[in-house]
Amino acid sequence: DSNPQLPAKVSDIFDPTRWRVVEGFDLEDMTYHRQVERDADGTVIRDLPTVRIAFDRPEVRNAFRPGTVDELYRAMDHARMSSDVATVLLTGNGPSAKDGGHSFCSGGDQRIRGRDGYRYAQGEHADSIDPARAGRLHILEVQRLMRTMPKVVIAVVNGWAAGGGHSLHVVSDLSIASREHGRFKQTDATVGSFDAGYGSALLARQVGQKTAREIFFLAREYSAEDMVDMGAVNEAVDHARLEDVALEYAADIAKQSPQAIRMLKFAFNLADDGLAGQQVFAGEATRMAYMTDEAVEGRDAFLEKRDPDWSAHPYYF
Ligand code: S0N
Repeated sequence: DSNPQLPAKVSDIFDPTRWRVVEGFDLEDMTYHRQVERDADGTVIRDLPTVRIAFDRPEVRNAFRPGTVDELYRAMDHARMSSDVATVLLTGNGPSAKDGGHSFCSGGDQRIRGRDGYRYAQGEHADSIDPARAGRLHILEVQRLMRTMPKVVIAVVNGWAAGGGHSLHVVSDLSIASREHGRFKQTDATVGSFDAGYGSALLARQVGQKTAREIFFLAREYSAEDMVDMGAVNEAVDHARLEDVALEYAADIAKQSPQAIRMLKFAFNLADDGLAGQQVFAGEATRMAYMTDEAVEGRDAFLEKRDPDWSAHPYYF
């Protein structure tokens, strides 16, 4: 770990030899790493197609405040636009130096929740906040980005997934969880909030209506293995192996056709996401159609100011 080429160790199961810091981000509440291959000296040989985005507020169980959500969105969107990234691991750093607690994310930071729905940033208060930012529940924008980005998002649940943190695991494409420390609790109703979108309705698709209502209405604690049994988590694994297993998942994903993966992701989303889901799927279909000779003929005919000649492109029966 003393090799200056290696990034700082940000969690108990983070292996610095596998990662580099993604440059150009001035992050306070999150960390953002790219998977790499290194030589024996620790010099990066090449980037690999996985990134790791992690909450970095373990002293509050990785709760998010407005700046956290801004940073999460920026890192996630960068991953979306990186054409050589196939998979995003979303996880939490830690454990807490204060009490050793492990956390994935405990949702909205309740200490800065305003009566009017504001999420005050440091130094802000009701009179000073920009009214244009009032009531921005922008964790939902992150959820939509995770849902619509053409990459696989894996929730690597290393500790508590509670409240809005629970919803982030629900909206991820896959979830794997620490057998020892992965714990799940939907506390929204306990603190007077309610994720009435993906966090609840999508959960009901995953575990069934009765079980999803139980999770929200009773706010009980569940283990990683409980969640596997319910169908909300893909696998419970030994804590020490959690990120290794996540990278094994990512390596398998990287062996598949990128186009097939994104079409499948959008197809899985389509029925539940209504017209918005159809639009995402159809946009990708249109992009593929643009690659055909038939679409090129339509474009060329317009540019050449002639009628298109579809004779080489039959109607199928
Ligand atoms: C996670 C829990 C169960 C862990 O319990 P444990 O291990 O006993 O730890 P604690 O001693 O409770 O916590 C350790 C320290 O961390 C602080 N802390 C924990 N969670 C939070 C938090 N969310 N906000 C602020 N601080 C937190 C504790 O206070 C403690 O600090 P110290 O040591 O100083 O006392 C347990 O911690 C727990 O239940 N946490 C709260 C979980 C919760 O209720 N989260 C909020 C739920 N609601 C949301 O997330 C809103 C969702 C949301 O954002 C949203 C959704 C839809 C539409 C809009 C929105 C939106 O509002 O944006």
